[in-house]
Amino acid sequence: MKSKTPKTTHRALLKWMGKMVEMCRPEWVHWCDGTQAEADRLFAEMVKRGTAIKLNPKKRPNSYLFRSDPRDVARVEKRTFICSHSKDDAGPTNNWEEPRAMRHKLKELFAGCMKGRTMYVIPFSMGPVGSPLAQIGVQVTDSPYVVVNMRIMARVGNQVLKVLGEHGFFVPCLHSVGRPLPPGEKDVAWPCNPENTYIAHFPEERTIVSFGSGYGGNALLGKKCLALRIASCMARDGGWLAEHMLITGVRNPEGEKTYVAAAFPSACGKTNFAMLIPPKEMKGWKVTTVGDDIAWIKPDAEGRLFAINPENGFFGVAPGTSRQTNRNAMESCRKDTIFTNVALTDDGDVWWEGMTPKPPKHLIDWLGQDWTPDCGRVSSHPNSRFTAPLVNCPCLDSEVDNLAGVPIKAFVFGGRRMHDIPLVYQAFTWSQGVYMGATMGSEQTAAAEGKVGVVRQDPMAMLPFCGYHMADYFRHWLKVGKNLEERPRIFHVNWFRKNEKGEFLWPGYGQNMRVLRWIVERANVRAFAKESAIGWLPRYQDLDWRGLDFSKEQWDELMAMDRERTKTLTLAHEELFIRLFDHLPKEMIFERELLLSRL
Ligand code: SAT
Ligand code: MN
Repeated sequence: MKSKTPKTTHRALLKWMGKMVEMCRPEWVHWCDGTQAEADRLFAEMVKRGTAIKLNPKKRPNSYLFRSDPRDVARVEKRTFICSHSKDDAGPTNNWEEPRAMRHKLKELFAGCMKGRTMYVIPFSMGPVGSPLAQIGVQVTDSPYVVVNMRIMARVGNQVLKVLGEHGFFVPCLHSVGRPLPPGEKDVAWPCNPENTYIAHFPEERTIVSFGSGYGGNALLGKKCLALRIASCMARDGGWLAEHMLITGVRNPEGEKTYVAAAFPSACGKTNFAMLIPPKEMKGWKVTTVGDDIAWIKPDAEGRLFAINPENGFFGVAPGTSRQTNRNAMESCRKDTIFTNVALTDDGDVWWEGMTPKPPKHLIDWLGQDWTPDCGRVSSHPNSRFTAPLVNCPCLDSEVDNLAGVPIKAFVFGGRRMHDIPLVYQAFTWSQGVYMGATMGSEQTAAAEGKVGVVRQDPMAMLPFCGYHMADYFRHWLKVGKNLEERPRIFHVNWFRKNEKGEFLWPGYGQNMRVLRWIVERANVRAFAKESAIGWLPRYQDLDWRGLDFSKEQWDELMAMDRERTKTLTLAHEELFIRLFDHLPKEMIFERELLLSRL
């Protein structure tokens, strides 16, 4: 086994590494330094092996296309486990496995699993290097694709080892694609092992072990595994919040900036909201992006909440992204980007459904096959992605690297609700806001699994990402709020309401700025609202309508709330609450009772 000397004297790290090498038996060990030269070399090797395609540097400088195994295209929730000592700690919404039994199973799978391959060691920081809100992880992986992605999504390399020092705390993250390479055998383009995939979290030990998949959140262990599942447990124990939230700065014409964190279930336009471009008539208003997926939020000594984006890049869904829907996202992936499972154009660029109104006449699709507009197939996988560095984003906030984070003044929860929920309302109190987040849900679209129109409950968009009992998570939110000196205001939005004819009542996208302006002005106690049964509502005249022809009648339809229907909706919350019952904080029951009595 060949290995360069690591740039660390961290005893526990070197000891863990020794054990991993002994178990996985790689041919080589490589300590990643995170440099461009290192990435260039890995890309060149992957191009040579047929795993990557270098895109036309005139069209897409420094960018590459990868096609995964069609069996390895998304997170696999049924193979994702929280292995806490007690099953009760994982709660009824997580898959649980007894930690010793899981370790035993994994040990067998990992024995010799890197034979014939290189083991890469990736020291990474989630959050600006050296920030008191950041966390360090070390990922061991046999996938060079993971290395080049982690380099974009996290801060990687020697500066992380420096901060870690000799005794610093780190989260060990072990990953293998699960396909040893016997001598003389030719490698496949995308090695994986879908029959034996496991994504296992050990919350008490703060460790992550993932086997069999090379894709997204299964393999880039800093993201959902560390920054949400393990971090949610760290946050519970440390009095802070690890949330599936975007962070944006909203600057008013006077130059004052207000930061907002927002949680939406998937397919609700989270990245679009994080990079919103205000209508030009709303002169002087600007939105800047701190993050589009994850927020770590911590009270400071004065009891105010400060947030960082633990990530350093965007892992965005490609289909549907265009210059019309999200110009800033298109700019972000204009260069230095890794594309996975999108289509290749004849001139060496990428294309996906929705990028342009008219598709190119010919493409190579995500499966590597010829594609024409009339072939009856999509060219790109619905979960195809771009991995792009934050620094490419034209509306990146100036404070992304601020070690102290940015002050959060408002939380926004949202869902896709075609029939019942008004465009926007504000919770009366923090605990009602927590209830609002706990009961949020989204109506299923034809594209997703499940019955169309049925509301799927996804509390704070954390259902697949909370590393402990969901009801204890609600309790934690209540507790954090109690100790704050300045509590952010909590809002609910719904961009997706339709009329009887099935037409959207609200234009969405950049027009959401009108709602966002009301939200930040409410958070700064500057805008009016009227009391209603569900919370504070803006009146028609409370929104900025410059440049949009939207009548009072349209507004009334959009904001209408049917009391009987809303009562019935609270019944739907019961399904989840009954599952969580033995841990559910009593505030959740009282908030429901209060809501029903106001109705
Ligand atoms: O694949 S990821 O988990 O990183 C993205 C997602 O599914 O939200
Ligand atoms: Mn996400």
